[in-house]
Amino acid sequence: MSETIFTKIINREIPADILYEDDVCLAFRDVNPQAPIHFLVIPKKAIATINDIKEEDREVVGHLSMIAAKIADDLGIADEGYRTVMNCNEFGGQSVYHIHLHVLGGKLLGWPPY
Ligand code: D5M
Repeated sequence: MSETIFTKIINREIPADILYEDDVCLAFRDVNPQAPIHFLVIPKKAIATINDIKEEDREVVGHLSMIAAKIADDLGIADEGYRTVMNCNEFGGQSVYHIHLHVLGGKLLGWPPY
């Protein structure tokens, strides 16, 4: 798999507004926010799409949601609510092929998302 911009962020080769980091994941604010609060939680392991998640990635992928909730709480949006989204491939609107959980909040979000 070719390296994406997110690997460069993990390796601190390009800057990002980092909110959280541990051995498994990194979270940073989206450069093109679609809500007052919009951040991404990514695994340090480069997995291209949801379709590429393997059994061995179960804990890593679960960890992303747990950390998303923790950061949402830290940012004060847990009780009012927020949305997590993981886009997949062209029709899902994926543009960076390193899985990432979008976390959007800070306003009442519309549904459906089109
Ligand atoms: O979402 C990819 C998201 O990644 C999109 O919302 C913009 C964001 N992005 C792209 N480059 C950067 C950098 N350098 N910092 C922060 N955020 C970034 P997708 O679901 O793949 O369309």
